[in-house]
Amino acid sequence: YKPDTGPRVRINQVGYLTHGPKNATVVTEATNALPWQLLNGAGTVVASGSSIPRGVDVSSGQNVHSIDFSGYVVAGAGYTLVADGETSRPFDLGGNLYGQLRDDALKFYYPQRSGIEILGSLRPGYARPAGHLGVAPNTGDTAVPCQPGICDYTLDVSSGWYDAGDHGKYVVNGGISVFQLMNAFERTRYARAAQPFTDGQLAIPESGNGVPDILDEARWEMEFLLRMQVPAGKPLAGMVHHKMHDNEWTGLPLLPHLDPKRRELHPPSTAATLNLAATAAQAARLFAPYDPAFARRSLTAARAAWAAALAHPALYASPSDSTGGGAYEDFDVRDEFYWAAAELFLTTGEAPFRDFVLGSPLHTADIWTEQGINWREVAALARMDLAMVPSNLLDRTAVRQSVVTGATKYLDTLNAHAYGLPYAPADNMFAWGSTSQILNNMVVMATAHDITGDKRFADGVAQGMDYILGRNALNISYVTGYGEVSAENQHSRWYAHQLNPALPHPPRGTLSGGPNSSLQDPIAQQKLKGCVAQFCFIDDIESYSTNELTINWNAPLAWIAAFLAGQGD
Ligand code: 9MR
Repeated sequence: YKPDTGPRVRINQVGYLTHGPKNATVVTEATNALPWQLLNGAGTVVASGSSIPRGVDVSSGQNVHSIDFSGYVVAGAGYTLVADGETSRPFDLGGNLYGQLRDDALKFYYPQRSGIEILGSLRPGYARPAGHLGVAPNTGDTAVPCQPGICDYTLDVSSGWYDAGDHGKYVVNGGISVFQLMNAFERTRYARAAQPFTDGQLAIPESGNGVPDILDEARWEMEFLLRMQVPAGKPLAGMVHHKMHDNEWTGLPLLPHLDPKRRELHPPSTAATLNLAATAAQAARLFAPYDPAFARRSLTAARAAWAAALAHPALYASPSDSTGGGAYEDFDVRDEFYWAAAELFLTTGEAPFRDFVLGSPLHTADIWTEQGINWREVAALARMDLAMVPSNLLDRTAVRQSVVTGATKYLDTLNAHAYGLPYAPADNMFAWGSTSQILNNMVVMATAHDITGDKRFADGVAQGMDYILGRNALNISYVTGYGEVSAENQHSRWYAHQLNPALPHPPRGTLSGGPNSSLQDPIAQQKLKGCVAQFCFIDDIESYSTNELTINWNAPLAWIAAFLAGQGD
């Protein structure tokens, strides 16, 4: 299998901010500098210069040069870059390249919803009946029993988003996703040059209700998370079920309303409980101006979850519990405790939460690792919120400085990387969902920019986006509908166009998980054997380990697009 990677001059296929950094990578045998030309839409050479030889790039195995044409600052469409006899795919220069992507990345969530009909009037081409409301053949999410022998009650756990291409709903993954959406909203209160999120922005059923759509969308997930809590009077009351999903894996394609399998609640876990504590505390302060009753309900649930987690600090989800759904196992919940305490402190200002934050080993640890933010590692989410959300935390200055230190690490990695990646994992092993790891490292740089106003951090974020949108070894944009060639066959049971042409591709603005060095599905194992990091990807619906779509990957995409939408001129 040899993918067609197109012209050897690699650029951001969407474009570059007019006054932002403009970098490209050329794959070439040449060892000496090469001349390059920038052509405008009319084919006229408007800038030229020499490439910088970078040697062999470990993330691709290629000999590459980089090109920096940041000095050219004239907006326009249809530019191309020429070097070594190759012409890049076309791209734009402009001040507003990311507003649409922000909206599309957020619009991804409505058709990902469970328990509600998706209206064609709001999403042309994506209409489908409500999933999992108990209409046959669904068994429904309105009265879900536990796995046999685990509890004596059923819960109404309808609503929420489907996790990914499957029909499962998992608290630890839902938690970080809804957190980052709410965080993108909260950021607009404290950050410089942040564009507001508005009511009516996302064309969802709640548009026009006076609440910013991004919060309405987040609430659909929060309602699910709240419903996963063990009721008062039951064993482990206040704890939160780790996940709910089918008792067996289903095949593709399968629309949500056609899923016939039994839905089951899985045992409560400390990690899930702390995810609810953190996000419900965060929701309490953000929803207070819009719906005080919901804010109070959220805070009550968060407090109950916190108390339950303290009483049961080591209930871990089983790594072998992966029939019909993902395991999402995690044996170190110190970071989840830190995160929940931080959010409860920021919302309530209460001393016990503050003291827990100050006493956590994670409060001062170097948490800025390559895979520093994901469903298993949440300390950085806490640290950044403690840095950004106003509070009287005594060491807040040091906390803010620590974010800048972390961001500087990612910026150094990026500057040393011939493809401008703020990501250099140990042994060159790209993770499952590597695009989201890269985007989350960019969130740290963006937050450092919010703290310092230092343009180098904003420029780093823009460069990271170049990789996501086409400046990479495969010459592909990992966001559906963005760039000349983009991933469009992400693993999904309902966007299964590749298997049934009557079904749609994923909507515009859907992020693919991207290269995964570990090749954890049969098609990747068959077609990508021996691949070097960046090449460990295939835009095939069956390759769930390199090409799935998920709620936790689109969240940092939306967050970053929102940040960059505020960075245009
Ligand atoms: O994103 C998850 C990744 O970090 C894990 O390595 C992988 C295997 O456990 O699972 C991924 O999550 C999947 C989940 O288990 C089920 N829904 C789809 C998720 C994305 O592929």
